[in-house]
Amino acid sequence: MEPLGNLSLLTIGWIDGRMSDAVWVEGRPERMSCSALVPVPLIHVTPPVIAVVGGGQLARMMAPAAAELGVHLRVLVESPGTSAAQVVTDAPVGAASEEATIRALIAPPGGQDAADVLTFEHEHVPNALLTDLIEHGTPVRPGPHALVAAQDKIVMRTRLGELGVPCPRWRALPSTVDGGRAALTEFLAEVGGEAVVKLARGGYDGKGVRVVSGADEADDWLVAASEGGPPVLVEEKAPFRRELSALVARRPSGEVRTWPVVESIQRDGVCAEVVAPAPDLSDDVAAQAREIAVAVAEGLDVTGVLAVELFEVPSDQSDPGGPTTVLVNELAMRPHNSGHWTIDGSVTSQFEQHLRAVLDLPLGSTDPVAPWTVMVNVLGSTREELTDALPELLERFDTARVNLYGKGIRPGRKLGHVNVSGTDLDEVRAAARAAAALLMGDDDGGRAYSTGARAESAVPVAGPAETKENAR
Ligand code: AIR
Repeated sequence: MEPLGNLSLLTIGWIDGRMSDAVWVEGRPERMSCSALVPVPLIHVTPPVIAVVGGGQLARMMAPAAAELGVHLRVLVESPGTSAAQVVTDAPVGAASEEATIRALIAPPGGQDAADVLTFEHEHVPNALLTDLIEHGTPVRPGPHALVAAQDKIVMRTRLGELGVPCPRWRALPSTVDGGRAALTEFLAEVGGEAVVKLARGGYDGKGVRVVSGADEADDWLVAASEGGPPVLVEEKAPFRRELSALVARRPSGEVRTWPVVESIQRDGVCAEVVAPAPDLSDDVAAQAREIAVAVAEGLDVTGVLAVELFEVPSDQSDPGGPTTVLVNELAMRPHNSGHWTIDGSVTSQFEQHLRAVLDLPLGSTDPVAPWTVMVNVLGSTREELTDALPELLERFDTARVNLYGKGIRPGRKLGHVNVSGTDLDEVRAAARAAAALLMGDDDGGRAYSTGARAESAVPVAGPAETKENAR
């Protein structure tokens, strides 16, 4: 032990599983006497505890970041053995809708340490309870005043309008079949015959969204709304060229960081692929997207990670090939599928950044660690076990970063993803797609990739993957 001047720092033993007070000792330890001990309290005897509502893949992917930072995660999971419960030791089981369950997550009855902060990996949480928790001293990040804009699309559109953020044209439909139909008829006429009807609450990944061209095509939702179900809104079908996503993190003390804007490719309303950064995006539109993300994070007082899903549309509809601008599609106040590339492709992953942000710690660099990173989702699989693909996949794609979520296989379900980073976009994309295809049981898709990439990467020289590892 190194003496500091004439003082040395000792920590002595463990009491009830906690480290006892640290003491400053006068002189060198071997010559100290008990009367020389001057106790000083340690500021942290246990690490911060972050309570997370929801036990899916997003909570699971917070676990490595928490382990690296040495903070404790306590995750409320829907059932034992669920995705996050497989990797988080403190994973009580319960429903996010139950007040007693959330209270026990924060202050466990067994006397474990109370949580320092409550956060979420999905938006389905009761807001009145969150307000009460805040009043009783538990920080909730993001807070319910922000979260409501990610839970309710009518609130979201209203707030974004107030902030002056560009959105598609939209209207809330009256919650009666006759009133709803009449408003929908009028809206369809205004926007040219086709529009997107959405449930204001409860939908995600393409659920609760429907393209309609007739006023009676939303009757079932209008009936449900008239009986107390979620309200319904309608939006203009934006003539988008492609979808983008702007990811930002903000901490309570105000620091904000954005990542490079990405392109996301959806299939059947579900994110299938993300390219970071978005290819051929003009500097102006990229800057506009990042500014919108910051404006929304600040305007809604979001803390943690916020994903702003965007449509890139022609600035002038009569010139579809001309300059573009963006409209906000959706908001998510948590780590998001469009940010999974950051785990391997950015200095700081969205999961680590979320934990830093909700603890109000300084945020990390969002710089990319390679010119390109492509993320491809594993959506369903014909395999019995995804890990059966690993021998072939890992042999053939040694730059692929595989992330499997430990979920039961169902058609179209998000079961994992693959990230590949590098300098040649075509190469990177082909490798990521083929590796994901192998996991999905599509051996032809997997074998379609037969360029020289593997042969090249088999040579043990520093390539993009090593640069990336060094930067993490
Ligand atoms: N999730 C939350 N909102 C959108 C998404 N994709 C993640 C969360 C949640 C999980 O998806 O991690 O717990 C639920 O996945 P599934 O396949 O059970 O619906």
